[in-house]
Amino acid sequence: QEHPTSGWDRSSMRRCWEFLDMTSRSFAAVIKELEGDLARTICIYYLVLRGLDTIEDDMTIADEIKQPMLRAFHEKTVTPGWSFSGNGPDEKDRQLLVEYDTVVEEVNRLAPQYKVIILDICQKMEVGMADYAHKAATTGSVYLETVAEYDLYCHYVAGLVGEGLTRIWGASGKESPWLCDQMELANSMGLLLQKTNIIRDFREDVEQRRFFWPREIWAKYGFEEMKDMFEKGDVEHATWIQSGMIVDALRHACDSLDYLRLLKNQSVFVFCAVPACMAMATLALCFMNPEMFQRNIKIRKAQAADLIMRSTNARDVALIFREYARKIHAKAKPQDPNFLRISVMCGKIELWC
Ligand code: PS7
Ligand code: MN
Ligand code: MN
Ligand code: MN
Ligand code: MN
Ligand code: MN
Repeated sequence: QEHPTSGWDRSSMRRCWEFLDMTSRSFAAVIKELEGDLARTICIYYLVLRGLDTIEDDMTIADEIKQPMLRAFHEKTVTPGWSFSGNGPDEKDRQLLVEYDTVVEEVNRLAPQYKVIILDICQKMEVGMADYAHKAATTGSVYLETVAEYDLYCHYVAGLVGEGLTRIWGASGKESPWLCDQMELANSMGLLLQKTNIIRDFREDVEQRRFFWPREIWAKYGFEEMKDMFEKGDVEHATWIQSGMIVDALRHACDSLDYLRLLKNQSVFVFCAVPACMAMATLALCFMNPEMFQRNIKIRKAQAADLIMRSTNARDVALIFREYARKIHAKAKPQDPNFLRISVMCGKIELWC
C-alpha cells in the first residue's frame, strides 16, 4: 500500500483502503498487489460498485426509493459531499455509503481515462440492476424465467465488471490494447464468478426474498417456489437442480482460461486468476452437497491459501481447473438427468490443458 501512487499520504485514500478491507473478503489482497496506479484505481472501482450493490441488495428499501437511487448512482458518485444513510441497520456494508463522500473525493482524483470507464460501467450496471429490481418488486417470488434472462442479469452485475477491468488494463498500458477486442471472454470471467456466488448463496438469497435461479432449471422437477427445494424434503430432485446450475456455470470455464492466457502482467494475472480458481473450488464443494441448501458453505482457509500460491501462470491455473473438473466428474451420478452434459463439460476442461 505504501507505494508512490497508492495515495497513502491522503486521509481520504487511507479511509478507502480501510473500506476495502472492511467490505471484501477475497479481493482486498489481490487488489493491493496490483502494479503502479492500478491498485488505487481498482480499489476505487471496487468501492463504487460495492456501494451500488449495497443499494441493490437492500430489500428494506422500497422500490419507489430504490429506482431513482440506483439510476442516479453514477451522478452521486461524482457529487462532492454526497452520502447515503438510508440502508437498513443490518446491511453489512452500510457504513461505506454513510461515508461515501470519501469515495467521491477519490473518484474525482482518478486519472480521466480511468474515471470515464468506471462511470460508464457504473451507469450501465445501475440500469440493469434497477430494471431487475423493479421486476422483482412488482412480480413477487420469481423474476428470472429462462437461462437467457439469467445470463443477461449476470452480464449486468458481473460481466460488465469484467468489461471495465479489461478496459482499465488496456488504458494502463500494462496489457495489450487488443485485449479490449475480447470482451466476450471478459464477460465469461464475470459470469463464472457471479453464477458461483448465486449457487453458493442459495439459502441466504431465498431467505431475503432474492430469487436468482431461473425457473427453466428448477420448475420441471415439480417445485412451485424456490423455498420448496429445502422445505419439501425432496433432496434428490433438489440435487439435480443444483447440478443443472453448476453445469451451467461450468459453460464459462474454458472462456475464462482463454482470457487468463491473454494476460501478460503478473499482478493482473494473479488478480484475475485467484477468484476464478476460488470459483472452481466452490463449484466442486457445492456439487452433490445437500448442505448447501441448509447453510452458507465456504472453502477452507487452507485450501484458499493453497490456490493463491498455485495461481501463478496460465498452465498451472488450467491444471487447477482440471483438478476440480475431475472432482466434479467423480461425484456425478449416472441417474442425474444432467449426467451427460456434466461429462462433456468436464471433458472440455480436460482437453483445454
Ligand atoms: C471491481 C474487483 C477478472 C476479468 C462489488 C470481479 C454484485 C461476484 O450478487 O455481493 O450481490 O450476492 O456476493 C469487483 C472479471 C461488484 C466480478 C458482483 C467488483 C471478473 C458489484 C465479481 C465487485 C469480474 C456487482 C460478489 C462479481 O459480490 O454478489 C472489482 C475479470 C462488485 C468480477 C456484483 C459480485 C461480486 C461479484 P451478490 P456479492
Ligand atoms: Mn451483494
Ligand atoms: Mn447484488
Ligand atoms: Mn412500473
Ligand atoms: Mn451473493
Ligand atoms: Mn425424477
